This record gives sequence, C-alpha cells and structure tokens, in this order.
Amino acid sequence: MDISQKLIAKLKSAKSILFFTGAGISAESGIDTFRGKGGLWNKMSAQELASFDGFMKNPNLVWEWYQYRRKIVRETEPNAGHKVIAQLEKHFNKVTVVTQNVDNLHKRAGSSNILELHGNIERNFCMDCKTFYGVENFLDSEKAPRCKKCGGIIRPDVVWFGETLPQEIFAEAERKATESDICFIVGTSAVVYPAAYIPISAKEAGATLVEINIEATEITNQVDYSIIGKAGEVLPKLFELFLE
Ligand code: BJW
Ligand code: ZN
Repeated sequence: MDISQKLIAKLKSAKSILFFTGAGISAESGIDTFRGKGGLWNKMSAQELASFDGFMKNPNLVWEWYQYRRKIVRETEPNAGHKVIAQLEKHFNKVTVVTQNVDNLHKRAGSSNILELHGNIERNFCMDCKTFYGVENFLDSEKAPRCKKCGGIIRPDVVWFGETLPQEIFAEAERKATESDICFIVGTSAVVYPAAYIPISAKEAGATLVEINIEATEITNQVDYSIIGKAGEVLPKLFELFLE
C-alpha cells in the first residue's frame, strides 16, 4: 500500500481524529451491507422494511427481520478495523466515531466516544409512551411486542427512511466534524443524507479527508486520499506505526 509521507506526517501532528463509518466496516465481521454486491437492498425492499409506513403496514414482518438481524449481530465479533479505531484512543487526544451502523460493534471493540446517527438495533421503544426496552426483553418474540406499561406497539430504536435523525447526536457529530484535523470515511457508500453531510462539514472546516473503501463512492472525488481496500486490512496497516 502506498500511503504518502504527507498523510503520515498529517497523522503524526493530528490532535482530533474523526471516523465516519458505515456498513462496510462490519462486512468483515459477517454483517451484510445495504448496497453494492450482496447488499440487503438488492434482495429486500427498503420501503417495506426500513420505513415507518412499512412498519405500520406490517409490524410483524419488520419485527421478524430485525430479530433475525439481531441474532446475526449477537453471533458476530468486532473485527480488526473496529479494534484499531478503539486502540487509537491511547495515541491521539481526541478520537470520535460517528457511525451510521446500528450493530454496536464499535462499542464492543472498546471505542468510548461513539455517536450513533441511525440508532442502535439492541434498543427498542414504545411508540406511545416512549419507554425504552433492551433486546433481552424480547429474545423469543416472533411478533412485534406490546408495551407492558401502556399496550402501545414497540419498535426498534433505529432511524428509518423519512425519519429525523436524533437531533442532539447529529449536532454533536457536526461539531466534532468541524473540530477534526483528519476525517476517515470508512465503508460507507455516502449516499444517505443527512449523515453524508458529516465528512463534508469536516472538509469545509479544513479537515483532511481520507476514504477507505473497497471501491470508489459518491464522495471519492472530494477526498484528499482514497485508499481502496478492506477496512479490516487497511486500518491496521495504516496505523501500525502508532500501535507498536
Ligand atoms: C467496504 C467493505 C470492506 C463493503 N471494507 N468498505 C437528499 C437527496 C435525496 C434523498 C434524500 C436527501 N435527504 C434525505 C433524503 C432521504 C433519505 C436519503 O438519504 N435517501 C438516499 C438513499 C437517496 N434520507 C432519510 O430518509 C433520512 N432522514 C431524513 O432525511 O429525515 C429528514 C426528512 C424527514 C421527513 C421527510 C423527508 C426528510 C434517514 C435515513 C435513515 C437510513 N436508515 C438506514 C436503516 C437503519 C436501520 C437499520 O439498519 O435497519 O440506515 S438505511 C441504511 O443506509 C442504513 C445505513 O446506516 C445507511 C447508510 O448505508 P451505508 O452504511 O453507507 O452502507 P452501504 O451498504 O450503502 O455501503 C457500504 C459500503 O461499504 C460500500 O461503499 C462498499 O463498497 C463498502 N464496503 N465491504 C471497506 N470490507
Ligand atoms: Zn408504552
């Protein structure tokens, strides 16, 4: 891998690093991405499974799909990519992870500053009284469960199409982006907004953008460095200097 000396020098002087991650960083853990080869949206309908209208039309089908994905997430482990990002907290003043993923793998890898833009698959909430429920409450529920307090329908705490992102988390992510010296864009197609504004905000505030992906994406022509390769291989190689 040819990583220019200029990037290495930038890394050495960086104080604040931001990782903007997507489904591709978890691909090597065995979790399907949404788009591209083998992507979930190639075989399933985003409208039916990841929208509020889809859920209201058929809550049991959507619930079943999330239960299936939760089972996969529980059986997987963070990979080398997640782990390197977590280890970097020892070497840089500020490391922030802004993730579109709902799989909790950054947390399980040990990262401590994580901003989840699209929620977390391990949480649910009652649509009526907003009580939160962890996944452990419904391990065997094949149908969308009802709230123990008010009888309302319980849904996964994730952000579906057409829904607003958690406003405070998004604002904090924007703040961290504008404070960052380097922003790594890892394993995301960068087509889903407003999440995809995060690296753009970082760039506008002067950060160096580095993309790590197995192929070129919507954002490649705006980055300073594009590294084509798997996150679980590129990240350990790129940071080996700092991890020794
Ligand atoms: C590897 C690798 C390896 C593989 N190593 N790389 C402006 C224009 C047009 C539309 C819109 C717009 N603004 C808003 C919209 C609508 C919409 C949107 O953006 N649509 C576009 C798709 C066109 N946005 C929304 O609806 C958002 N809300 C919103 O805008 O609210 C305001 C509003 C309110 C009311 C009315 C209108 C607006 C909400 C978006 C929510 C997205 N939700 C999902 C599901 C989450 C829950 C769940 O998991 O079930 O989030 S969809 C899905 O996409 C998921 C992801 O977080 C998100 C992003 O995907 P990601 O992570 O980039 O994955 P992929 O699969 O796309 O890419 C994987 C990449 O990895 C690829 O590039 C591979 O090459 C790479 N890769 N292996 C490195 N080993
Ligand atoms: Zn309730």
